Amino acid sequence: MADEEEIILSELSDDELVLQMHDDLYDGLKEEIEDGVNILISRGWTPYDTLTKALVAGMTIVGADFRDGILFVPEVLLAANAMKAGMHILKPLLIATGAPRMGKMVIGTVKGDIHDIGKNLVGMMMEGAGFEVRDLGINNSVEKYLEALETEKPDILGMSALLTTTMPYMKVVIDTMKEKGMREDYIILVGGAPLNEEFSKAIGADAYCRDAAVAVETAKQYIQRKHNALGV
Ligand code: B1M
Repeated sequence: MADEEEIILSELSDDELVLQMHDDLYDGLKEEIEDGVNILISRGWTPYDTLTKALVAGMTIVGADFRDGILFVPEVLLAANAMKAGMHILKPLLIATGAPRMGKMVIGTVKGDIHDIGKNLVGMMMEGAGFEVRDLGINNSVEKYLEALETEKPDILGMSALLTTTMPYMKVVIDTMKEKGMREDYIILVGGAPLNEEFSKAIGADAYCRDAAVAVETAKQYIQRKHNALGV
């Protein structure tokens, strides 16, 4: 314990610091994560590398131990809060790339599901790539999605689900859109750890996005296709 208190983050090498941040994320140490993020950025790390190598990689370790019953909800919540604090610092940096406006996306986690870290990350990366993003938060019913499509008039609808029990709800949303004759008005992208390409096809989405970077690339491709089809 005494040893842990003596660690001075700024004196660690980059590799040591990243490993230490994985430990700190695991332990839910919000301030240490904020310090670590600031140090990496001050050393010239890109916001994207800081996000993926220090934060997302750390959360993967948390996820494995959660799955294996080594960590429980309270600890994972602390880890998630620490991760969000780090993401909060990175958000303006990811967005400040000055990318031209690409299109608009409405994104939300589906009904029954409160996981939002991945969805937030997708939103941040999309904003960084020049998309306007309207984030609906978590636990969205079909009515909430439809209302947002009506008021926001986005090009893209993004849905996130992290639970095998909530991912089928995406089909409920898409089927309702089909019933209302509005499915083809939107590009529908879906993501979340338990999904895959096959599932996305089966529910009638346009594409499955493995991670936030893929979401950005996929969104750009679909927007380009839409522009080509419209001749703009
Ligand atoms: Co939960 N949880 N959790 N959890 N949790 C998982 C998902 C789980 C896999 C853990 C495990 O067992 N290994 C498991 C699901 C098992 C299953 O369904 N088969 C699980 C469970 C069981 C539960 C509870 C049921 C636990 C309980 O209460 N007993 C409960 C459910 C609550 C509910 O939603 N109703 C629960 C609760 C929680 C916390 C509240 C403690 C917390 C969430 C905090 C929060 O989000 N604010 C939490 C966390 C943190 C996790 C893990 C550990 C991490 C998720 C995460 O943030 N990953 C997760 C384990 C895991 O996934 N390995 C787990 C980091 C994030 C960057 O990745 O979210 O995958 P991810 O997002 C990626 C891609 O998937 C993709 O891009 C993102 C960025 O690259 N992506 C999209 C995601 N959404 C997208 C949308 C798009 C495009 C791409 O739209 C275009």
